[in-house]
Amino acid sequence: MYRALVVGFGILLGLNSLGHAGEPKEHIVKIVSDYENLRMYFKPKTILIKPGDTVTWVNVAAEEHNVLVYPDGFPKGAKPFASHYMTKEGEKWSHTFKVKGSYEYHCISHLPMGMHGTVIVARPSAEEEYHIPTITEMQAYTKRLREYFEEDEFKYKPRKKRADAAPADHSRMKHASKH
Ligand SMILES: [Cu+2]
Repeated sequence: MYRALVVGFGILLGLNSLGHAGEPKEHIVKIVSDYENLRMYFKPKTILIKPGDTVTWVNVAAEEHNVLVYPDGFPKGAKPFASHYMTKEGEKWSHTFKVKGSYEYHCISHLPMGMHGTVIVARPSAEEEYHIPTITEMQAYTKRLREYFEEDEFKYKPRKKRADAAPADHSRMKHASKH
């Protein structure tokens, strides 16, 4: 009897921990088309989730939008994501996040309106933790940009180039400190 009680209690505890910490959640991000103010945006713009959770983007209006992670905007070891173009009111697209870190995404066609957002899985990524895009990935992304923008309108500079500037400054600082 006592043994059965202990086992039963253990099962209860197990179920309890599953029901709280471990159960994946679905989070909704609205894709808002504010025609009056000429603003297209994601609401919320930044969302904090847990590994294993899913984010579902919902197109609020009958406007064409997509959800696409930057080629250098997701953690190393994670997979990039890109939705189809959502055009209908109420149209949805979901992605499940497994790797911890920051995912910086945007809608390509409305990029000039600042239409971008961030999904943070457990904690934000440090600069060196972001995926470094391959030449093929860069070319594929540039090709997508060219569907909407001319070459002189939008030049894509990957994160690696931005990060490269840091060691140069650092070495100069070190050099200066010698004198
Ligand atoms: Cu859009």
